Amino acid sequence: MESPDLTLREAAEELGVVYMTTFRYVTNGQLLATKVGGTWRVTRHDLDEFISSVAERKNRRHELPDARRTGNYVVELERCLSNGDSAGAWMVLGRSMNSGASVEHVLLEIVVPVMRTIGTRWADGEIDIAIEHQASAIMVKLVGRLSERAVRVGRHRGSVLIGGPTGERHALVLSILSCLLSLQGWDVLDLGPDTPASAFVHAAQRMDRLVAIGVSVTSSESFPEVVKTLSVLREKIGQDVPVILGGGAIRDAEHAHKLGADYFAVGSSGFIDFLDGLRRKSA
Ligand code: B12
Repeated sequence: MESPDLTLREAAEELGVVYMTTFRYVTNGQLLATKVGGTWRVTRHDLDEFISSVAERKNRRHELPDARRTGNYVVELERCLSNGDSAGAWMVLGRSMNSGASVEHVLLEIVVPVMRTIGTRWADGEIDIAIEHQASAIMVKLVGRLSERAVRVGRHRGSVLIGGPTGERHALVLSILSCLLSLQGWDVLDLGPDTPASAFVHAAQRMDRLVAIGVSVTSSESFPEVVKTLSVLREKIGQDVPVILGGGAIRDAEHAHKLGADYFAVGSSGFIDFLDGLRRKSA
């Protein structure tokens, strides 16, 4: 027979940590708990699972998360997003981090592939648009929670402005990018998608130690606005601050140049390398 549920205080005692730490495990999605009549309760089974995952993480501290487990998280996350199970999706991310994955790994190896698969399945007519909306709405919330963990301590290296042009509706990609750049020590201002060229200019003029402006393009519907945005930025900001173009809809450097960009990079790693290159030049 299953032993009775525990309160958070009892769980904290067993874990050898204070109440607030246990509460944080719950809000982070690492420890499963349910609210019963205003009090959090943890089942014996979930507490034991959590204790063994902590022990496993200690043993694996120096190992990279293995591909098989990452693959399982990808499958589980896609299932949770397709079922509209936000709490379950957070648990999947929490479990992967408990097993040693960094926020960067979770974003690039779990979240991004899952979102791409969802996009392909929608385009192939396997899932309807409601599922895609539901999945992205959940992921926007969870990436927000993940980015709270993406605070890099130490001196900021400079500021970076990012956004999508007018008409662009892909916000999640910008949140992910913002999180990844912050982890590298950049101070990121994310204007979100559907940003008019004038707003890019106003923000850029106010920013301190602005190093670069990134324009993210996920939808090919945005191309006419990309051209406008880049030309306004070139006119108002000049050549002092480089404007870089990227995102899933930009095929290659030639395509980027045709849209009026001076700089182009592939993926978040390309963006990061570009920023590092600027720092090296100015050093
Ligand atoms: C979620 C989603 C939506 C959501 C967005 C919600 C939100 N809050 O973000 C909603 C439902 C609104 C939506 C709408 C549409 N979508 Co949509 N969407 C997606 C989906 C499933 C995921 C997007 C995502 O977040 N991906 C994860 C990101 C992080 O991956 P990534 O784009 O590869 O980003 C990396 C790099 O590109 C790079 N990067 C990104 N930006 C930048 C910028 C710079 C400067 C640099 C250097 C690098 C860089 O770094 C990132 C991290 O590594 C994609 C599928 C896919 N393949 O991505 C389709 C997808 C992008 N959508 C698509 C389409 C067609 C549409 C619609 C036209 C559908 C419609 N008919 O209404 C509209 C477009 C509206 C518009 N004008 O923007 C197509 C785009 C095809 C194309 N190239 O035009 C895709 C690819 C689906 C498909 N397989 O057909 N979509």
